[in-house]
Amino acid sequence: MKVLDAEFVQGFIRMANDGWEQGWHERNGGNLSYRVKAEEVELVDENFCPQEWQPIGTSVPNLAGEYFLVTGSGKYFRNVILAPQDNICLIELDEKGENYRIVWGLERGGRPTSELPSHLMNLEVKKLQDENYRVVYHAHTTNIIALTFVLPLEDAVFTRELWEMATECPVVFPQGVGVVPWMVPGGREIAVATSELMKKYDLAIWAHHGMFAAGYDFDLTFGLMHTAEKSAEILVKTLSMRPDKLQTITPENFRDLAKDFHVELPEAFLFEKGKGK
Ligand code: 2HA
Ligand code: ZN
Repeated sequence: MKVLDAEFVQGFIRMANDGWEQGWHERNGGNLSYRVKAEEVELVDENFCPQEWQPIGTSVPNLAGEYFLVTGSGKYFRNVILAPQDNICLIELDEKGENYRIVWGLERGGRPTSELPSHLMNLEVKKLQDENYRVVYHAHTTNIIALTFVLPLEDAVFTRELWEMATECPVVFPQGVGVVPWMVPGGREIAVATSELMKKYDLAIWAHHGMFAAGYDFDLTFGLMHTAEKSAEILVKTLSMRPDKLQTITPENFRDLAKDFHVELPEAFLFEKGKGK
């Protein structure tokens, strides 16, 4: 089968375009990766045309030999749907998980996303937790970014605020959300910091930059990003009206919700706050 006819490739393209339509991918902002299933590789491998091996810039031994569909470095999300073969690529990792080679895509040249180390290290952490994790998504979500200028850069603060602004949030991300302080993007250092947080969470905020989300499939991962960003938008709107909240969801409310929705909400996020916060 042609690569572009495969369902996982179509799902990837749709998700990239959904992100563009949300306004999260100005210019070449953001990147997306998918850990391809062995049976999906078999469906399309007749089209593969392997290029030279290149260093990943980090080591992901637990992903050795696997294939990934990723966006291209410097490529624009808005162009993915128009010319996927020029803007995304399939890569294969070597038997040590230290090098990659392009086997399909980026037909007019290019390399995989500049955030490849972060994507692969996150995918490795998640795979070790649960084989079903396959998608990692980085987006420049406007309202989350805005909040990183006015809230303390602490997991507990962001988790609690996002949970409070939309009742579905604690159900969608009951483990909470982690925060990485501002760091230079694209390298191993920010990849290590993010993948440390991914051991605990499915969502990590990069201060003054954006967010990383991990999930089983395109729907869940896009949905997670969308839910957190929408909650951030509600907080931005609320803070724009007045600096405090007249009422909100209380720690007791969260405990009741957790019971009925069968989720565990860490008590560390259910601390007592000052009035109006
Ligand atoms: O340009 O978003 O973090 C791609 C990015 C880098
Ligand atoms: Zn970015």
